[in-house]
Amino acid sequence: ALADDHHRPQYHLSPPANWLNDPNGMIQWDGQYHAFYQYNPGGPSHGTIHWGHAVSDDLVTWEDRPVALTPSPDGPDRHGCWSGCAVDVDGTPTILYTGGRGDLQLPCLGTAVDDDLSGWEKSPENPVVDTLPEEPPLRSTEHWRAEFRDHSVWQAADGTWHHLIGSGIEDGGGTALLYTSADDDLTDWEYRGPILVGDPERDGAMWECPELLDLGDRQLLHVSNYEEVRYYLGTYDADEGRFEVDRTGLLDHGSFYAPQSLRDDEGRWLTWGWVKEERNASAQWDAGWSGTLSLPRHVDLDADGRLRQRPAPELTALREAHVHGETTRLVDDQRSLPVSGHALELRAEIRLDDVEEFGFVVRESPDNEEETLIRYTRDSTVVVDRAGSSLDPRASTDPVSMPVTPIDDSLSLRLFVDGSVLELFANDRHCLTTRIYPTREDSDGVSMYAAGGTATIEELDVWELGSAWAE
Ligand code: DQQ
Repeated sequence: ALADDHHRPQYHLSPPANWLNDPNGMIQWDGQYHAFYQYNPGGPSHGTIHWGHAVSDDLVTWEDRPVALTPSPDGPDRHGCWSGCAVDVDGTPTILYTGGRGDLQLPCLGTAVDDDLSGWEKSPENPVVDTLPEEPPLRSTEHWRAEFRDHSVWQAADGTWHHLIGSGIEDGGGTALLYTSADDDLTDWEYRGPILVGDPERDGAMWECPELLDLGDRQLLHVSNYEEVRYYLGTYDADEGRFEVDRTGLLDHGSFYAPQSLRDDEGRWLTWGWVKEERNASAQWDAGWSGTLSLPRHVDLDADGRLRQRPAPELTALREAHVHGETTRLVDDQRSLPVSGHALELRAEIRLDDVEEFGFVVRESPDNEEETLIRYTRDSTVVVDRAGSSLDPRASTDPVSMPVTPIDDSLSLRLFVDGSVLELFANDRHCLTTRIYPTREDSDGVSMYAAGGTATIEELDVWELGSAWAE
């Protein structure tokens, strides 16, 4: 049963059962945070997609709600209500999402039926864009006349609505196409063209779920290119409809995809991603559920104008039993920590001294038959080594790594373990989310080690974390 499934996260937002993919329509409304998500009520695999729904007062505790959006059998969304966003249009919560019908994917609009956002009334004008752009020629596939989906909508300073749709250029790179509208009913869109075209080699040939966030001095555009989530920091010229890139990087180095954000009433940008499974389809069917959302991340710029990503501070409310470690010098040694569990947060500040390799071990069985290593190596790489994470051959054992530059030879780590989810934040900047599926109940130990020299653990705190689900 799902209740006894120790791979189920307890504080990550997960579907009640069945399939979840992208977060959608993230919005704070009437004092509550609403998370919608791509949901297949028919089973734990992608299928006829609806929008699932969950609500929170505090970003920590969530309540599951009934499905909020369903394909209309005769509508332009008959084959699926795919990804989209929610915006406040002069007091009316409004969604723009992709309706799938045959080989077409076109934008559809809905307005909230109540302040609980429990359902959406679909516009009689749907689809609100009914012809595909001719220029540039868009990528087509075996299934799609043109790849043309996913929506990010915001109001520019002059009151104009801007709307991005993900696509790719035939024989070219991924792109985000701009539409604008002067009208508040968001049904009348003028096509403006690509705001940016990626390099097909580096950035992918198709961009899903483009999203543009205004971070003040700069704007952040991120896109999901089937493999990874690439971000571009730069300047969006709202008049020209062009994005000028200063820097690029990855939002996350692991299993984190199609993120979506909301700007809350404090002006913060909070971002959630879809955390995919890393076990095969038959294991997902046996489990009866698939996919979870990441923790909410507060995304902003640091003093040097670089992208910062930190877990939302509200999450500290999940903390229960706590262990605090005194400053420790570790010299070629491994030490167990007096803490265990399947739902933990670990926070550490490490001075790297002359160590060759330093790491933490989590979900460790007493005999080390199962263990997951988080290894920092001197080539400035953090690797999540999953070779021993699970005895189940259906789970991926591939290592996942990311480059991390120590600051003044120090490393700050925040690590969240939750059932089968592992989320790692390094130096408030680099993120790696992945999945591990230990099979043994007693694979719950935590230790740390240093190899080939000395590392000083200057700060160490570990908490057991509580549940996100309202009783
Ligand atoms: N998932 C949705 C699409 C989107 C993709 C379909 C990204 O709208 O492009 O479920 O994961």
